[in-house]
Amino acid sequence: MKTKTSILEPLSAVDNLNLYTQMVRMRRIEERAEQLFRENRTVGRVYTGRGQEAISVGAAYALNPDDGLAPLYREMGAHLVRGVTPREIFCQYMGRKNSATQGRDSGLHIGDPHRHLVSMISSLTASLPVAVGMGLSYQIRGQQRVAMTFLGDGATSTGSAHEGLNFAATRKIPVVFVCSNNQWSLSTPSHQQHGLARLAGRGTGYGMASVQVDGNDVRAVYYAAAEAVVRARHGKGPTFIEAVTMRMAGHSVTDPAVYIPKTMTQQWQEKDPLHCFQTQLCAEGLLTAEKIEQIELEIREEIDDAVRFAEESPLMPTDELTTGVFAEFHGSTNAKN
Ligand SMILES: Cc1ncc(C[n+]2csc(CCOP(=O)(O)OP(=O)(O)O)c2C)c(N)n1
Ligand SMILES: [Mg+2]
Repeated sequence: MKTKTSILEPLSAVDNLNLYTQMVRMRRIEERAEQLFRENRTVGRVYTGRGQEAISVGAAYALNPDDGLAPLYREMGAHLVRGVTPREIFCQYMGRKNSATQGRDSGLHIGDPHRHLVSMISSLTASLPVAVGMGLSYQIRGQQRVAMTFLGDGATSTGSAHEGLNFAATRKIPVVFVCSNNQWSLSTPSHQQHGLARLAGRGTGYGMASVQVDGNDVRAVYYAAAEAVVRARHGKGPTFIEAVTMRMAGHSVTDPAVYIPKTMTQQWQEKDPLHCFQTQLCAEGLLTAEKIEQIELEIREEIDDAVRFAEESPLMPTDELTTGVFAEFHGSTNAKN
Protein backbone atom coordinates (compact mmCIF):
# COMPACT_ATOMS: atom_id res chain seq x y z
CA MET A 1 0.00 0.00 0.00
CA LYS A 2 1.38 3.38 -0.90
CA THR A 3 2.08 5.94 1.80
CA LYS A 4 0.36 9.23 1.17
CA THR A 5 2.30 12.44 1.49
CA SER A 6 1.22 15.73 2.99
CA ILE A 7 0.14 17.09 -0.38
CA LEU A 8 -3.38 16.28 -1.48
CA GLU A 9 -2.90 14.31 -4.64
CA PRO A 10 -5.84 13.54 -6.89
CA LEU A 11 -6.93 9.90 -6.84
CA SER A 12 -5.25 7.91 -9.59
CA ALA A 13 -7.00 5.36 -11.80
CA VAL A 14 -5.57 2.61 -9.56
CA ASP A 15 -6.90 4.37 -6.45
CA ASN A 16 -10.35 4.64 -8.02
CA LEU A 17 -10.40 0.95 -8.81
CA ASN A 18 -9.13 0.10 -5.33
CA LEU A 19 -11.95 2.12 -3.77
CA TYR A 20 -14.53 0.47 -6.01
CA THR A 21 -13.19 -3.03 -5.35
CA GLN A 22 -13.21 -2.56 -1.58
CA MET A 23 -16.79 -1.30 -1.72
CA VAL A 24 -17.86 -4.35 -3.72
CA ARG A 25 -15.90 -6.62 -1.35
CA MET A 26 -17.64 -5.09 1.67
CA ARG A 27 -21.12 -5.42 0.12
CA ARG A 28 -20.60 -9.04 -0.92
CA ILE A 29 -19.03 -10.12 2.39
CA GLU A 30 -21.93 -8.61 4.29
CA GLU A 31 -24.46 -10.27 2.00
CA ARG A 32 -22.79 -13.64 2.61
CA ALA A 33 -22.59 -13.02 6.35
CA GLU A 34 -26.31 -12.27 6.42
CA GLN A 35 -27.02 -15.46 4.49
CA LEU A 36 -24.85 -17.46 6.92
CA PHE A 37 -26.69 -15.91 9.85
CA ARG A 38 -30.04 -16.99 8.38
CA GLU A 39 -28.62 -20.51 8.00
CA ASN A 40 -27.59 -20.44 11.67
CA ARG A 41 -23.91 -20.69 10.76
CA THR A 42 -22.65 -17.55 12.51
CA VAL A 43 -22.35 -16.82 16.21
CA GLY A 44 -24.18 -13.69 17.25
CA ARG A 45 -26.05 -11.22 15.15
CA VAL A 46 -24.81 -9.58 11.97
CA TYR A 47 -24.81 -5.80 11.55
CA THR A 48 -24.22 -4.42 8.09
CA GLY A 49 -23.16 -1.10 6.64
CA ARG A 50 -25.30 -1.56 3.53
CA GLY A 51 -25.51 1.77 1.74
CA GLN A 52 -22.64 3.16 3.83
CA GLU A 53 -19.75 1.52 1.98
CA ALA A 54 -18.46 4.83 0.63
CA ILE A 55 -17.90 6.18 4.13
CA SER A 56 -15.75 3.51 5.70
CA VAL A 57 -13.80 2.75 2.53
CA GLY A 58 -13.31 6.39 1.50
CA ALA A 59 -12.31 7.66 4.94
CA ALA A 60 -9.91 4.85 5.83
CA TYR A 61 -8.26 5.10 2.41
CA ALA A 62 -6.92 8.52 3.42
CA LEU A 63 -4.79 7.03 6.20
CA ASN A 64 -1.29 5.62 6.19
CA PRO A 65 -0.89 2.04 7.43
CA ASP A 66 0.71 3.22 10.70
CA ASP A 67 -2.07 5.67 11.54
CA GLY A 68 -4.47 4.63 14.29
CA LEU A 69 -7.88 3.32 13.30
CA ALA A 70 -10.83 2.69 15.62
CA PRO A 71 -13.86 1.67 13.53
CA LEU A 72 -17.34 0.52 14.59
CA TYR A 73 -19.79 -2.20 13.60
CA ARG A 74 -20.74 -0.77 10.19
CA GLU A 75 -17.16 -0.07 9.09
CA MET A 76 -16.14 -3.26 7.38
CA GLY A 77 -14.67 -1.13 4.59
CA ALA A 78 -12.19 0.41 7.01
CA HIS A 79 -11.14 -3.05 8.17
CA LEU A 80 -10.64 -4.17 4.57
CA VAL A 81 -8.61 -1.09 3.68
CA ARG A 82 -6.44 -1.75 6.75
CA GLY A 83 -5.74 -5.24 5.41
CA VAL A 84 -8.13 -7.44 7.38
CA THR A 85 -8.80 -10.44 5.14
CA PRO A 86 -12.10 -12.19 4.32
CA ARG A 87 -10.71 -15.30 6.04
CA GLU A 88 -10.19 -13.33 9.26
CA ILE A 89 -13.66 -11.82 8.96
CA PHE A 90 -15.49 -15.12 8.46
CA CYS A 91 -13.50 -16.84 11.23
CA GLN A 92 -14.69 -14.05 13.50
CA TYR A 93 -18.33 -14.26 12.33
CA MET A 94 -18.26 -18.02 12.80
CA GLY A 95 -16.62 -17.98 16.22
CA ARG A 96 -13.46 -19.89 15.31
CA LYS A 97 -10.44 -20.29 17.53
CA ASN A 98 -8.13 -18.62 15.01
CA SER A 99 -10.22 -15.43 14.89
CA ALA A 100 -9.29 -12.08 16.43
CA THR A 101 -11.27 -12.88 19.59
CA GLN A 102 -10.50 -16.61 19.44
CA GLY A 103 -14.17 -17.46 19.16
CA ARG A 104 -15.28 -15.40 22.14
CA ASP A 105 -17.04 -12.73 20.16
CA SER A 106 -18.59 -12.12 16.76
CA GLY A 107 -19.21 -9.31 14.30
CA LEU A 108 -16.55 -6.77 13.53
CA HIS A 109 -14.88 -6.97 16.94
CA ILE A 110 -11.56 -7.26 15.19
CA GLY A 111 -8.53 -5.50 16.62
CA ASP A 112 -4.84 -5.91 15.91
CA PRO A 113 -2.16 -3.77 17.57
CA HIS A 114 0.32 -4.65 14.80
CA ARG A 115 -2.00 -3.02 12.30
CA HIS A 116 -2.84 -0.15 14.69
CA LEU A 117 -6.44 -1.29 14.56
CA VAL A 118 -8.55 -0.96 17.70
CA SER A 119 -11.44 -3.37 18.02
CA MET A 120 -14.83 -1.73 18.21
CA ILE A 121 -16.17 -1.10 21.69
CA SER A 122 -19.83 -2.01 22.14
CA SER A 123 -20.53 0.81 24.55
CA LEU A 124 -21.07 3.49 21.95
CA THR A 125 -18.50 6.25 21.60
CA ALA A 126 -16.16 4.67 24.14
CA SER A 127 -13.93 4.48 21.04
CA LEU A 128 -13.71 8.27 20.87
CA PRO A 129 -11.59 8.85 23.98
CA VAL A 130 -9.48 5.84 22.94
CA ALA A 131 -8.78 7.36 19.51
CA VAL A 132 -8.12 10.73 21.12
CA GLY A 133 -5.67 8.99 23.46
CA MET A 134 -3.90 7.46 20.47
CA GLY A 135 -3.65 10.90 18.89
CA LEU A 136 -2.37 12.37 22.14
CA SER A 137 0.37 9.75 22.31
CA TYR A 138 1.44 10.57 18.72
CA GLN A 139 1.48 14.25 19.65
CA ILE A 140 3.56 13.72 22.80
CA ARG A 141 6.08 11.55 20.93
CA GLY A 142 6.34 14.07 18.10
CA GLN A 143 5.17 11.49 15.53
CA GLN A 144 3.37 12.71 12.43
CA ARG A 145 0.62 10.15 12.83
CA VAL A 146 -3.13 10.53 12.93
CA ALA A 147 -5.94 8.56 14.57
CA MET A 148 -9.35 8.10 12.98
CA THR A 149 -12.53 6.94 14.60
CA PHE A 150 -16.16 6.60 13.58
CA LEU A 151 -19.46 7.31 15.27
CA GLY A 152 -23.12 7.26 14.32
CA ASP A 153 -25.53 10.19 14.38
CA GLY A 154 -27.25 8.88 17.50
CA ALA A 155 -23.94 8.31 19.23
CA THR A 156 -23.04 12.00 18.95
CA SER A 157 -25.35 12.65 21.91
CA THR A 158 -23.46 10.50 24.40
CA GLY A 159 -21.27 11.91 27.13
CA SER A 160 -18.03 10.28 25.98
CA ALA A 161 -18.53 11.72 22.48
CA HIS A 162 -18.72 15.24 23.90
CA GLU A 163 -15.77 14.62 26.21
CA GLY A 164 -13.66 13.20 23.39
CA LEU A 165 -14.52 16.01 20.98
CA ASN A 166 -13.84 18.70 23.56
CA PHE A 167 -10.50 17.28 24.67
CA ALA A 168 -9.35 16.80 21.06
CA ALA A 169 -10.28 20.36 20.08
CA THR A 170 -8.73 21.90 23.19
CA ARG A 171 -5.39 20.12 22.77
CA LYS A 172 -5.35 20.12 18.95
CA ILE A 173 -5.07 16.34 18.93
CA PRO A 174 -4.34 14.74 15.52
CA VAL A 175 -7.61 12.86 15.21
CA VAL A 176 -10.36 12.62 12.60
CA PHE A 177 -13.94 11.93 13.69
CA VAL A 178 -16.07 10.42 10.95
CA CYS A 179 -19.75 10.64 11.75
CA SER A 180 -21.94 8.39 9.60
CA ASN A 181 -25.21 10.26 9.67
CA ASN A 182 -27.50 7.49 8.44
CA GLN A 183 -30.52 9.33 9.84
CA TRP A 184 -31.54 6.57 12.23
CA SER A 185 -30.41 5.51 15.63
CA LEU A 186 -32.00 2.08 15.82
CA SER A 187 -35.69 3.05 15.33
CA THR A 188 -35.28 6.71 16.37
CA PRO A 189 -35.19 9.23 13.49
CA SER A 190 -32.68 12.09 13.46
CA HIS A 191 -35.15 14.79 14.38
CA GLN A 192 -35.84 13.03 17.68
CA GLN A 193 -32.15 12.78 18.50
CA HIS A 194 -30.80 16.30 18.13
CA GLY A 195 -31.84 19.83 17.23
CA LEU A 196 -29.10 20.62 14.73
CA ALA A 197 -29.73 21.39 11.07
CA ARG A 198 -26.30 19.89 10.33
CA LEU A 199 -24.63 17.38 12.61
CA ALA A 200 -21.28 18.86 11.60
CA GLY A 201 -22.28 21.52 14.12
CA ARG A 202 -21.23 19.07 16.83
CA GLY A 203 -17.61 19.72 15.85
CA THR A 204 -18.09 23.45 15.23
CA GLY A 205 -19.51 23.75 18.74
CA TYR A 206 -16.22 22.59 20.17
CA GLY A 207 -14.14 24.81 17.92
CA MET A 208 -12.75 22.28 15.49
CA ALA A 209 -12.79 22.15 11.70
CA SER A 210 -16.08 20.58 10.64
CA VAL A 211 -17.43 19.60 7.28
CA GLN A 212 -20.53 17.96 5.86
CA VAL A 213 -20.10 15.65 2.86
CA ASP A 214 -22.23 13.38 0.71
CA GLY A 215 -21.64 10.06 2.44
CA ASN A 216 -22.73 8.15 -0.66
CA ASP A 217 -19.95 9.67 -2.76
CA VAL A 218 -16.75 7.78 -2.00
CA ARG A 219 -14.52 10.38 -3.60
CA ALA A 220 -16.12 13.23 -1.65
CA VAL A 221 -15.58 11.26 1.57
CA TYR A 222 -11.99 10.45 0.60
CA TYR A 223 -11.05 14.05 -0.19
CA ALA A 224 -12.67 15.37 3.01
CA ALA A 225 -10.84 12.73 5.02
CA ALA A 226 -7.55 13.31 3.21
CA GLU A 227 -7.76 17.03 3.94
CA ALA A 228 -8.55 16.31 7.60
CA VAL A 229 -5.63 13.88 7.83
CA VAL A 230 -3.20 16.43 6.36
CA ARG A 231 -4.51 19.06 8.78
CA ALA A 232 -4.04 16.73 11.74
CA ARG A 233 -0.59 15.58 10.60
CA HIS A 234 0.58 19.18 10.52
CA GLY A 235 -0.47 20.07 14.04
CA LYS A 236 -3.65 21.87 13.04
CA GLY A 237 -5.90 19.70 15.16
CA PRO A 238 -8.93 17.49 14.74
CA THR A 239 -11.73 17.50 12.18
CA PHE A 240 -15.33 16.39 12.47
CA ILE A 241 -16.68 14.98 9.21
CA GLU A 242 -20.42 14.49 8.90
CA ALA A 243 -21.04 12.02 6.07
CA VAL A 244 -24.72 12.10 5.19
CA THR A 245 -26.19 8.78 4.15
CA MET A 246 -29.05 6.43 4.94
CA ARG A 247 -29.13 3.07 6.68
CA MET A 248 -30.37 0.81 3.87
CA ALA A 249 -31.14 -2.18 6.08
CA GLY A 250 -32.40 -2.93 9.56
CA HIS A 251 -30.30 -1.99 12.55
CA SER A 252 -29.13 -5.60 12.50
CA VAL A 253 -30.24 -8.49 10.32
CA THR A 254 -32.97 -9.37 12.81
CA ASP A 255 -34.59 -5.93 12.47
CA PRO A 256 -37.15 -5.68 9.63
CA ALA A 257 -37.06 -1.85 10.02
CA VAL A 258 -40.80 -1.46 9.51
CA TYR A 259 -40.48 2.04 10.99
CA ILE A 260 -38.56 3.38 7.97
CA PRO A 261 -40.96 4.90 5.43
CA LYS A 262 -40.83 2.99 2.13
CA THR A 263 -40.57 6.23 0.16
CA MET A 264 -37.41 7.14 2.06
CA THR A 265 -35.77 3.82 1.24
CA GLN A 266 -36.82 4.11 -2.40
CA GLN A 267 -35.42 7.63 -2.63
CA TRP A 268 -32.06 6.58 -1.23
CA GLN A 269 -31.94 3.41 -3.32
CA GLU A 270 -31.33 5.67 -6.29
CA LYS A 271 -28.27 7.08 -4.53
CA ASP A 272 -26.78 3.64 -3.83
CA PRO A 273 -23.06 4.45 -3.40
CA LEU A 274 -21.82 1.33 -5.14
CA HIS A 275 -24.10 1.66 -8.14
CA CYS A 276 -23.41 5.41 -8.49
CA PHE A 277 -19.64 4.97 -8.32
CA GLN A 278 -19.78 2.13 -10.83
CA THR A 279 -21.73 4.33 -13.26
CA GLN A 280 -19.27 7.21 -12.81
CA LEU A 281 -16.22 5.02 -13.34
CA CYS A 282 -17.72 3.49 -16.48
CA ALA A 283 -18.49 6.98 -17.83
CA GLU A 284 -14.89 8.00 -17.10
CA GLY A 285 -13.57 4.95 -18.94
CA LEU A 286 -11.98 3.49 -15.80
CA LEU A 287 -14.34 0.52 -15.59
CA THR A 288 -15.90 -1.79 -18.17
CA ALA A 289 -18.57 -4.51 -18.03
CA GLU A 290 -15.81 -7.14 -18.31
CA LYS A 291 -13.83 -5.62 -15.44
CA ILE A 292 -16.95 -5.43 -13.27
CA GLU A 293 -17.60 -9.14 -13.89
CA GLN A 294 -13.96 -10.00 -13.19
CA ILE A 295 -13.98 -8.13 -9.86
CA GLU A 296 -17.24 -9.83 -8.84
CA LEU A 297 -15.87 -13.26 -9.75
CA GLU A 298 -12.62 -12.77 -7.86
CA ILE A 299 -14.46 -11.57 -4.78
CA ARG A 300 -16.93 -14.48 -4.95
CA GLU A 301 -14.02 -16.91 -5.06
CA GLU A 302 -12.30 -15.10 -2.20
CA ILE A 303 -15.46 -15.32 -0.08
CA ASP A 304 -16.09 -19.00 -0.95
CA ASP A 305 -12.52 -19.73 0.12
CA ALA A 306 -12.89 -17.72 3.34
CA VAL A 307 -16.15 -19.43 4.36
CA ARG A 308 -14.66 -22.87 3.63
CA PHE A 309 -11.54 -21.95 5.59
CA ALA A 310 -13.60 -20.74 8.56
CA GLU A 311 -15.78 -23.84 8.56
CA GLU A 312 -12.74 -26.09 8.53
CA SER A 313 -11.14 -24.12 11.38
CA PRO A 314 -11.64 -25.40 14.93
CA LEU A 315 -14.06 -23.83 17.37
CA MET A 316 -12.72 -22.65 20.70
CA PRO A 317 -12.80 -25.61 23.13
CA THR A 318 -15.13 -24.67 25.98
CA ASP A 319 -12.52 -25.49 28.63
CA GLU A 320 -10.24 -22.82 27.09
CA LEU A 321 -12.85 -20.09 26.96
CA THR A 322 -11.56 -18.21 29.99
CA THR A 323 -7.87 -18.60 29.15
CA GLY A 324 -6.33 -15.16 28.87
CA VAL A 325 -9.52 -13.46 30.05
CA PHE A 326 -8.62 -13.11 33.73
CA ALA A 327 -5.27 -11.97 35.10
CA GLU A 328 -3.91 -13.79 38.11
CA PHE A 329 -4.41 -11.83 41.32
CA HIS A 330 -1.23 -11.50 43.38
CA GLY A 331 -2.34 -8.86 45.88
CA SER A 332 -3.99 -9.06 49.27
CA THR A 333 -7.76 -9.25 49.63
CA ASN A 334 -7.53 -7.42 52.98
CA ALA A 335 -8.14 -3.93 51.63
CA LYS A 336 -7.12 -1.17 54.04
CA ASN A 337 -8.75 2.21 53.96
C1 LIG B 1 -23.74 3.69 25.29
C2 LIG B 1 -24.64 2.81 24.47
N1 LIG B 1 -25.98 3.06 24.47
C3 LIG B 1 -26.80 2.26 23.73
C4 LIG B 1 -26.32 1.21 23.03
C5 LIG B 1 -27.26 0.31 22.21
N2 LIG B 1 -27.16 0.65 20.79
C6 LIG B 1 -26.35 -0.04 19.98
S1 LIG B 1 -26.36 0.57 18.42
C7 LIG B 1 -27.48 1.76 18.82
C8 LIG B 1 -27.92 2.77 17.79
C9 LIG B 1 -26.85 3.75 17.47
O1 LIG B 1 -27.25 4.66 16.48
P1 LIG B 1 -26.20 5.51 15.71
O2 LIG B 1 -25.18 6.06 16.63
O3 LIG B 1 -26.93 6.48 14.87
O4 LIG B 1 -25.42 4.43 14.81
P2 LIG B 1 -26.02 3.50 13.65
O5 LIG B 1 -26.45 2.22 14.30
O6 LIG B 1 -27.14 4.23 13.01
O7 LIG B 1 -24.90 3.26 12.73
C10 LIG B 1 -27.82 1.68 20.15
C11 LIG B 1 -28.78 2.57 20.82
C12 LIG B 1 -24.91 0.99 23.07
N3 LIG B 1 -24.34 0.01 22.38
N4 LIG B 1 -24.10 1.80 23.80
MG1 LIG C 1 -27.43 6.27 12.87
